[in-house]
Amino acid sequence: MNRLVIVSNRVADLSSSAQAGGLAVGVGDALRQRGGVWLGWDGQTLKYEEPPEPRIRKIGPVTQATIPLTQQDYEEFYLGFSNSVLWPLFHYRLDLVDYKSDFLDGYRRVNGKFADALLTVLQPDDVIWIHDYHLIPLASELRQRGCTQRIGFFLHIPFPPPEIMAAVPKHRWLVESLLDFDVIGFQTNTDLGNLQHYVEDQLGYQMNGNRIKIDDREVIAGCFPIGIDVDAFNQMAQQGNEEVQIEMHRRRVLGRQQIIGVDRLDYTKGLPDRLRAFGRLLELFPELRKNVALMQIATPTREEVEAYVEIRKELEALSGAINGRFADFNWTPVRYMYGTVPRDALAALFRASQVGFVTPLRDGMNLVAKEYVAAQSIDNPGVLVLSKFAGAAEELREALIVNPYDSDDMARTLCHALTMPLGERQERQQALIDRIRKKDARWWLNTFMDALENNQYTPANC
Ligand code: ADQ
Repeated sequence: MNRLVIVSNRVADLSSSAQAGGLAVGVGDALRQRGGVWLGWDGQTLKYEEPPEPRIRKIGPVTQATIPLTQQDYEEFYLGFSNSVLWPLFHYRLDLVDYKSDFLDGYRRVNGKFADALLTVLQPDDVIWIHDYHLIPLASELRQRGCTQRIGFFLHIPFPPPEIMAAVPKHRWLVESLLDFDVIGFQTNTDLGNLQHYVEDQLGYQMNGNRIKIDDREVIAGCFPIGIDVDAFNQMAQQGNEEVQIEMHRRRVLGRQQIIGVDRLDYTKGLPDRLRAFGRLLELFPELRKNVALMQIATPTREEVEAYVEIRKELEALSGAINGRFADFNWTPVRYMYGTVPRDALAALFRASQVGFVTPLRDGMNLVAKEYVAAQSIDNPGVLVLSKFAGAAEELREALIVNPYDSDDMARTLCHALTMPLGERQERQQALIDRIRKKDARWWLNTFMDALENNQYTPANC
């Protein structure tokens, strides 16, 4: 077996139990299974340049190799092109793009820096797997430096249609760089279709099945929906967490149900719309007041980007307004927590909640949806209410699917979920758990590696 070298913008701390962020969770699961090297930024910003050699640390079967960035890199590459241009655009939010020409220079420069660092650790038989929108030009940078190993890429976020892609500065260059990979993986068939439209209509290449022919080479472009370690998550949920159990018991005595939302505090996750929908539920169905609460846990993220400061303020104002309007001396309708929760507590909270409320405005996949399903018991499962704009909705068809822009639709669906008979809940849960088991973390790793190492790919029936 070849050594696997993974590259992503950040390297997660594999020794910690609190991981907020889908890439850290997904890649962490994959590497724990197979071992290998994980290279990325260490989160430090320096005033000066450092030599390219990364700092090496071994954690079990994984070697972590980290590099610092300069303050300028951080501003132009990370906050700038990656998170103020590509992130909003790839999530169809043209209104939130904030572009300066330095950003693109920084994006190219830092991709070159990642290539230099990677070359110092690469061995001839390695296979390289690069992750996400920060590093789209990395294969191209590596090839320019003579790297001949197979290189794959997985995009964790959506790939937008050509009309939206056209708003990315130098989009032709960006997509041409993407085609320097040997394998390009997407979360959904919609994303894959968007790439196909772009390469056929804008670049004039043909995609036959899942292969794009470019001069004398072939690139595989496929759909590899990311999965989770279902049994591990279910076990965590079953083991429980003492504080969560006590709280659940208290609610049971009072006959109260809980709706749960867990997200990075990102404008793509539809949090204000979610809170408004919950407010609408209490308005439309007064009989539910005092009988249901929404627990929303939102973890801080990218706090230096203006749009993120705004969303936090909006959310605090909205939860305050709903509580001000509906709360009683012994009932708080919205319990809003700004922070990160350890994974075992999260799993227990999912199991203890009657509804998982996952309503992004646009999302590559959304692992929370899969985690919520994995945490349920088949004896008395909760109900997943899922936005049709989450990649996960392509697979999880037995969830209650909602339009996150329509609060009345969401409120009515919540009411349906809260009152759903046990038999229907069990049927839906069984179908959903079968789906997430079939395409779990191991399936994701193995199918991608099969394409990367063996040039084999059969389209997944998403
Ligand atoms: P994210 O946008 O980070 O990931 P998601 O897939 O939901 O979104 O993953 C978040 C992860 O962080 C989950 O494992 C969740 O449990 C955890 N998490 C979130 N908030 C937390 C909190 N407050 N406390 C503790 N843990 C928390 C990106 C893409 C997604 C894609 C993933 C993986 O945007 O669409 O599914 O990568 O490919």
